[in-house]
Amino acid sequence: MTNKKMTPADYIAREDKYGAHNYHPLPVVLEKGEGIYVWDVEGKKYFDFLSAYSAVNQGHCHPKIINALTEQAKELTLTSRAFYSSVLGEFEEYMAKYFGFDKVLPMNTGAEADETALKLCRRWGYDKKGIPENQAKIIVCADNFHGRTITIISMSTDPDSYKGFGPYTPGFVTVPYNDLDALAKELEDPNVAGFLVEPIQGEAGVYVPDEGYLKKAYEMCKEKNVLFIADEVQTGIARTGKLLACDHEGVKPDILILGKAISGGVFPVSAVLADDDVMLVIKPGEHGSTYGGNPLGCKVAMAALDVIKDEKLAENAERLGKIFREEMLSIDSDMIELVRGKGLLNAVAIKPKNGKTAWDVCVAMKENGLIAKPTHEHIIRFAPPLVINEEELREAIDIIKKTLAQFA
Ligand code: IF1
Repeated sequence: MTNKKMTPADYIAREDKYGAHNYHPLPVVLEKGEGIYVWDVEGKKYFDFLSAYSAVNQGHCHPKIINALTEQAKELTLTSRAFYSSVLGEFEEYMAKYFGFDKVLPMNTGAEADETALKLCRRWGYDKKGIPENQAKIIVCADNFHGRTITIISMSTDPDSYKGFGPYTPGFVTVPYNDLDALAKELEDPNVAGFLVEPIQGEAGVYVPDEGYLKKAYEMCKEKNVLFIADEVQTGIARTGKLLACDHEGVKPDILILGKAISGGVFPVSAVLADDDVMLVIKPGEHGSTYGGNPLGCKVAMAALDVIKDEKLAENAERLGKIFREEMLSIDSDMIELVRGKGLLNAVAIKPKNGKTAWDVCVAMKENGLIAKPTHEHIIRFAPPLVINEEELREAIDIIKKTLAQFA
């Protein structure tokens, strides 16, 4: 079928017929993006309030990032790590200085970066902490989301993620999120090598821990010689109003995991950062990826990170996030159960009404020109590109208000 004559229903049917059924998308078929907007195949324009799960913090098709992509694509795209490249070292230096760590290990997706952090942590546990072979444990949090690999789902407490995919990778201990007492108890075990935590739990519904939780958890880890590992794949890169969500509490993780917005949604790039005493436990041949650190991704990521600083996106997220939450809290609708978030990573919990759920609200918002996605039946995540300005944000808020009024 030629795309020109196709209706949205045709596109949806084709994906349904030939694609695996591992997603349940909102019924909107997008074909163009620019800044904070996307357009569907019928030319209808929407505010994008998902930003590809916070990958598109810099806005769709940012010219500076696209330029970096096309310029590098004409020169050299992939060398593998069998050889040096003229770009990788530039990227590594840029990343190390940008985030303040000795070294970086580049990968492609968030899940791969998480896996990398787990391997680093275990190896450090054996080589540096002296944990007996194969005994290392890593503490993880209930309701975490770190990706989809077998090992990562082995850490999950969500049956949708893990059920039916066993047997599972051993070596993980789960504590409730935001519970320092439970963490303290597990930290007593001398075989614990690390504590892996999302500074704000995204998939769990933008669950923000108590103030001081991360700082105290970090201090407790230090005391027990345990690595504090922050998964900032979703919270990092200005999304929560600081470059990193850990910055809100002045915590520098021992291992930092980044993905998504590190490349502005243009090309998959992820990274793990650590100082030498941790990073150098992995030796040549022990870890890597064909595409990890490729010249194209490196150039894209440097441009994307330039944009974050040049356009002061952290400051913008901080300021506009406050306005967004204030406005949401001021809405007089019995469907709004609670509003929470930090910066421009926010969630509104929807109380179902007359059988209408968060899904129905999202479909109605789509009709009104704003797309967002429900999570866990009753929560809507609102995360626009960070290049949005106040006027645009207020226009989007009006759409949300108008939509909720339709359910009154
Ligand atoms: C999907 C949620 C977001 C992540 C954290 C690692 C990864 C993710 C903290 C893995 C990925 C995504 C993937 C996306 C849905 C999603 C998500 F709804 F599940 F929670 F962002 F909000 N660490 N998060 O949030 O990164 O391997 O995907 O690059 O479609 O599964 P990845």
